[in-house]
Amino acid sequence: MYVGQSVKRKEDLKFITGSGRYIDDVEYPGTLYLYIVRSNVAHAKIKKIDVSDALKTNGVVGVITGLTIPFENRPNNWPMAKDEILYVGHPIAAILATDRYTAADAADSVQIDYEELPAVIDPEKALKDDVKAVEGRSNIAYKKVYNAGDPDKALSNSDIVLEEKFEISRVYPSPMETRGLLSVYQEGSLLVYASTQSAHYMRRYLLSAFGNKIRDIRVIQADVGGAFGAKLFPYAEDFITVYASLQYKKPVKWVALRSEDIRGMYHGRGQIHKVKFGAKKDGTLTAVIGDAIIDLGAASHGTYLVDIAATMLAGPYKVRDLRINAYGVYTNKTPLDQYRGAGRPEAAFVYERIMDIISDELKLDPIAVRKKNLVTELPYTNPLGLKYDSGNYLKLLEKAEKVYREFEERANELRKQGRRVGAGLSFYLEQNNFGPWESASVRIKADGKVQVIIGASPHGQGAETGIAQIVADELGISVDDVEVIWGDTALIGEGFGTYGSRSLTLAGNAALLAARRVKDKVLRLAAQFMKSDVQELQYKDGKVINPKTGKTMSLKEVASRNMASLGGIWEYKEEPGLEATGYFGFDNLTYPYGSHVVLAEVDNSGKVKVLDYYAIDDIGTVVNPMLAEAQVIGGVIQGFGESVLEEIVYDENGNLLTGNLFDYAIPTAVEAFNIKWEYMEEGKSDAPLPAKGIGEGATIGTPPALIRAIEKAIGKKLTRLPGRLEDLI
Ligand code: MCN
Ligand code: MO
Repeated sequence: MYVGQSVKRKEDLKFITGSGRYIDDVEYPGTLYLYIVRSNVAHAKIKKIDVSDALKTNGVVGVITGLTIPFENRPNNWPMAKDEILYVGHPIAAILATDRYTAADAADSVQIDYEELPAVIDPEKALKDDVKAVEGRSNIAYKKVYNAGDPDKALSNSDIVLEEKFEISRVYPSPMETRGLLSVYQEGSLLVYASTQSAHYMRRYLLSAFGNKIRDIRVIQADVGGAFGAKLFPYAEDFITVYASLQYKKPVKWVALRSEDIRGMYHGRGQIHKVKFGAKKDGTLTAVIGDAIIDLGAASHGTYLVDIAATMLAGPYKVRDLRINAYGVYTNKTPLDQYRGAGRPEAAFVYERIMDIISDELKLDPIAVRKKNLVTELPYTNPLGLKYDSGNYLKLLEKAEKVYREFEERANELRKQGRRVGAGLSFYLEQNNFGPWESASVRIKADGKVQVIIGASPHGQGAETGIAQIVADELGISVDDVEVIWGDTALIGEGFGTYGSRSLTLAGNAALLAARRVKDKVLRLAAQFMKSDVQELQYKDGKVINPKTGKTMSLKEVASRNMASLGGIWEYKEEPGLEATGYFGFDNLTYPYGSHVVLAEVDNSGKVKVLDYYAIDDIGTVVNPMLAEAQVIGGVIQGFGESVLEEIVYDENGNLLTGNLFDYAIPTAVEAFNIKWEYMEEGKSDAPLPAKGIGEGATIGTPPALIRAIEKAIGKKLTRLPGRLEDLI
């Protein structure tokens, strides 16, 4: 059995030997390079754009301005600012040239005559709706009230009532590879190479804009150097690049510079939660009433993230009286969308801060307060209707508690030496396997090797190895004989992609179903080849066996016999070919859960050092513990960044102050630390292979645990992410 084993990653050789193929490695003769001229003011009326000098530049082929495409959730000035600039970085013109340097140089000669408008940057000010972020529109792009029970009554019946404002700043998802696209014009159709999380989805949205101009668009996902949620949804530059290649009938390439990526890639998080909450003397959380404000930036497609945060705000706890007023407000900033965790980290920061603040206020042990409130009977329907599926929360918390007690003791010892050290624990609930379904085809080739083509599109996680393990087990063959392929809309009918920690569970189960179907075909064909009755045959360890006669045929033999000989006839009574497609989707999301425990030290300059780290998760069946652990390690380090280093900062006029990786600090190997990870397998999903996702969990569990450890180290309450240096001195 491969499932449960730490099989080495199948996909790494090409990357570590430098033969990966990212967008910028894909070359087509005659390619034009696109450079985007962007706004450097936050809000303005465009009076005139003069591109005549740019057009005179040697090597410049054309300049595009004023391209607008009506598109869901985007304001009128999309993908290009035509009359109104909405944020610093908003595309205004696109220069096409025979090389990228010429295109970039010509950008300086584009003259933009504009009249500045007042900008609204602070989401709480935006909520007042005095200064408009988009002319003629209310800033309140979205409002929804989530109500359960009688929170006012529950609050008035509480022993204590507290009030806090929790802030989760904006972050830049910071993949190693910036975004990029190569659109190759082929009379009547397009071939698009993209750094994306979903080739199929990109095909669908590009066709919705250009389908009347073109027969078809084939999208191929190039190797992707990280995405973290930010390469899923449509971007202005995708449309501009494709438009340019259609207009000029040429291959057109656009690859973002890092400074463009920080302005152009959708930022993540950006939520403010102003909450009132109550508790009984014993630590029971009685009610939560609050406003959840999401800072959408200059488009409204990020609203679903405040819905996720609001509906998850009770977390793994039993509180049943809640009211959350969710707001989505426009601001003159880069549009916001999902970043690894997408709404669940924001919720976890709020409910875990609430647990710690209640325990401090009542002088109770923070673990005891969590135990008092924890959901213990599963399945459980939370007050806002989410169905928590399976697991044993208390058991996992008790395992984490042991580590926490030890860290607490170590912190006490070190504090005696005058060091600022603290221990923190978080318990979190994850929600994943966002649907609706995923597809996979399994093909057995003539040489007996197996190809699995999945609709999901991994980009670093390692799903290809995990899914190969599942199929190898089902077919009883070596994992080396299974190849997993994805990311080409011409290879598989339909699919969705990689997001919401879904690939292993949904595509893996689709592959499992497909493999079972193929096995059935193998048996039926083998019955013909072996002149047996199919009922007599069994499939075991990659072989078809007839227990009566003792005859066997390996998968490889069946596959090659199926190919007969060239020019021969097909004398059998079964349809030839060994291929099947499977589809899998859940009727409910899955809810993994976990706990993180941190021992951290803060030096006198405010610098945070993690001395020890422990994480535990329950995601049902773990297919490959090494891959799952790698996801946890990466997520913890990102969570560390979000907690103490990373923050997108704008000044009051909307100038981006963190516009490069010098000013926007991401964690590096220097800040990394050892992380011990364990898992439990009690919270199974109801899929044939009862797994749940692990791709995002650690970004949810880390910030509340780390912020708690820091808070204990410095003896000061912390309510914002990141903890800024000036707060930690
Ligand atoms: N796995 C497993 N057993 C399980 C579940 C998963 O062994 N029960 C393994 C899988 O084989 C896979 C990995 O864990 O190698 C993650 O699988 P899964 O939880 O299904 O998540 P996805 O593959 O769908 O990945 C998406 C998730 C998301 S939503 C973001 S955002 C994110 C993340 O993955 N972006 C990443 N991790 C990332 N890792 C890298 N390197 N780059 C990104 O952009
Ligand atoms: Mo994601």
